[in-house]
Amino acid sequence: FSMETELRRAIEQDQLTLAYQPLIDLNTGEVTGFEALARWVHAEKGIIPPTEFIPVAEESGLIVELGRWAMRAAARTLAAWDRRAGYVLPIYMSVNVSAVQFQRDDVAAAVAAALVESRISGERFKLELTESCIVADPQGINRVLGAIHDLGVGIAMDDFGTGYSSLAYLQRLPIDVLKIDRSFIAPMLEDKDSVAIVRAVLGLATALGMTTTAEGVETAELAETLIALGCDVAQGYHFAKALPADEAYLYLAERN
Ligand code: G
Ligand code: G
Ligand code: MN
Ligand code: NA
Repeated sequence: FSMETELRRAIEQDQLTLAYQPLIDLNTGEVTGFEALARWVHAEKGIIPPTEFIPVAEESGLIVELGRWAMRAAARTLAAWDRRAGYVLPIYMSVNVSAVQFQRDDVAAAVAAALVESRISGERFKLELTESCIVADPQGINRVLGAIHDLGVGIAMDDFGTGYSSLAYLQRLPIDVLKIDRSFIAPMLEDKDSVAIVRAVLGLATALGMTTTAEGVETAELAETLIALGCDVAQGYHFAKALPADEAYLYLAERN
């Protein structure tokens, strides 16, 4: 079978799952949220990473279903964790949305449906978009992001610094979080220029009223450096990789 056929079946038969990577508040050291990352558990091939199947989903249009599934699954997990804790946990879920989904689907309606289904308030949800979402259709994206924002759902710019979006969009669009790409974070300890770039991006984000998340934080020294620079949130292997839902819940329960 083609990968497209197999992926369609995987979505129908619930062979996709989400892994959850903790997002750490650098001021408190506590978990402030989780990024939901799709995994395909294939019967013969084992775990297929999203870098292999997301492009197939985008080309075939299956990304619309996959994206809707990811939002619903992340909202359900958060609701399940609340029940397990016995109270509304003070954390958010952050879900990736492809540029193709913004072109082909009503993303605001999709996220609203996921929230209603699990009775999760919009303030506990964020959508991560890449700069390619903006470049594809700046006017369209402005309207959609406005509608998403009206739900209380936060908007994070993913992989910031690697795309082609103009700084003007950062100012014009309702972006709440800037996620600084790990290609700028990882070399910081050896490379002064990376520190200068990260410092400048943190300053820009703060000036524009956004919070900042550093991706790819693999060491304690990096975390310390980012704290000194005033970065708000960190994500990376120093804290934890993306974990199955149960392990993510236990990580949260132990850390907070
Ligand atoms: O976890 P990592 O290898 O796992 O993720 C690789 C890439 O796949 C990242 O760029 C991430 O944003 C993307 N990705 C992971 N899950 C999803 C998803 O549910 N939807 C979309 N559009 N991208 C995803
Ligand atoms: O959506 P995004 O492109 O940011 O996807 C996050 C990706 O980064 C996932 O593939 C995730 O597994 C990966 N990742 C998360 N933390 C680290 C890290 O500390 N180091 C590296 N190299 N990759 C990471
Ligand atoms: Mn992401
Ligand atoms: Na990223």
